[in-house]
Amino acid sequence: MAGLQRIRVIDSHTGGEPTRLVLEGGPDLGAGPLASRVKRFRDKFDAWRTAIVNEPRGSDTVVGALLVPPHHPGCQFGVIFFNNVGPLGMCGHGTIGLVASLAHLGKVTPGRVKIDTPVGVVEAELQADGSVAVDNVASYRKAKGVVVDVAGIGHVRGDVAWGGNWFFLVEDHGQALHLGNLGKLTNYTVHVRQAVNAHGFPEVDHVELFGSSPHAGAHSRNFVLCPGHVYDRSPCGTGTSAKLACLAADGKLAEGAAWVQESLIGSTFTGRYRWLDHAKGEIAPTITGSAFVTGEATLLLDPRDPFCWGIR
Ligand code: PYC
Repeated sequence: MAGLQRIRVIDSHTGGEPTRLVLEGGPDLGAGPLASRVKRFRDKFDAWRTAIVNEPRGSDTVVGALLVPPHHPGCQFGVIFFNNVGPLGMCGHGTIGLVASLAHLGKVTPGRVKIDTPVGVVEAELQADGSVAVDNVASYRKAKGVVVDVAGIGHVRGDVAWGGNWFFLVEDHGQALHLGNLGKLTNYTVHVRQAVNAHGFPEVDHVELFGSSPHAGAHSRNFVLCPGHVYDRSPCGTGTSAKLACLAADGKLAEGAAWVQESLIGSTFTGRYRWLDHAKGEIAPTITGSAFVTGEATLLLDPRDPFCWGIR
């Protein structure tokens, strides 16, 4: 049909968290560093974001991954991640989904691949069993033991840390970390985030609550509030990187030791780190997990459709 636009995508999930990889037909963001291309995406092509991940084609949970030519020398691919409210810096589960999808297409084989992102180069290794290990961007804790006054809740203490996105990490929250408590967990973390933003950390857009896991083999379970008020079904790769930075800074996890992080739905990532700069608290995290391809599709954008560009 004339006027119909077609976008070729591959859908996958990583530990239950979906990724929609855009292979063809997405917006042309031009050339240059990915940090400037993501700005162009945000400023001029936001309707493409909502057309791809929002309802009626997607849902609040879907993370988009726009495949773009890399800028950084030595990278084979470039990617810009985005969700129901805007672009993301990095995305751990999304990178695992990206590599699994590229493997499905025969574009990568077991071995290492370098990927350019708006917040730096990451390197991923597709392993023989299909799992993917992501060497994420340098991660660090910015502030320890920040106490915020949360309306209707009281004082909440947590750490502010970077793992490719900004997180507020809370251990002492009194919340039950299970799916049956989703409404309360969402409400609690939305209010915590508002308080953290007002407290001088406007950059924080994810909140992580940690607790013990009922499963042997997992060191911790988390609940992760994403920027668009949905929870991460996966243990969150960038959030686990931020957690590793805090554990390293507190001397609670040795360099090279495994940290198995479980999500609210029981999926796991294994994290490890090596020190980059002990004095600055900077670590190089590696997050390992698995993704499965769930669909190959062509999205159709029909100009006659009042919701052609998604529900915005
Ligand atoms: O895995 O880094 C991650 C992530 C960020 C938001 C959703 N997943």
